[in-house]
Amino acid sequence: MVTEDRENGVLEENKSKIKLPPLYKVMLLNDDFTPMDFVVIVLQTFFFMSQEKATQVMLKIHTEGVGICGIYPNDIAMTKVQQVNKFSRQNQHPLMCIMEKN
Ligand code: TYC
Repeated sequence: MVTEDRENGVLEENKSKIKLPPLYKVMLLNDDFTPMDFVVIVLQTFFFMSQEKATQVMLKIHTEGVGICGIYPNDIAMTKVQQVNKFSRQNQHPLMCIMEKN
């Protein structure tokens, strides 16, 4: 952003030195087999949603095919994806958690 310096009338470029980390959307995909209750448990457990919010998000994924669970820096997003997919496989469900640059 270019701003005028009030002291000497010089136009200066006002660049923040703080680099924000790239963020990633963590998403769940719909499938025909994972029980709705299991998806609600995943959203509550790994994304700290209330029962009401988790139910809303689950139904959105069920009807639209995909839905956002949260937005995080790379390392946190990767950990969420790994934890959710591991938990789903341990419970014999095909639920897929993925991440994508925001
Ligand atoms: N479509 C699933 C069913 O009818 C429910 C479901 C919702 C599965 C969201 C996955 O990410 C998902 N049992």
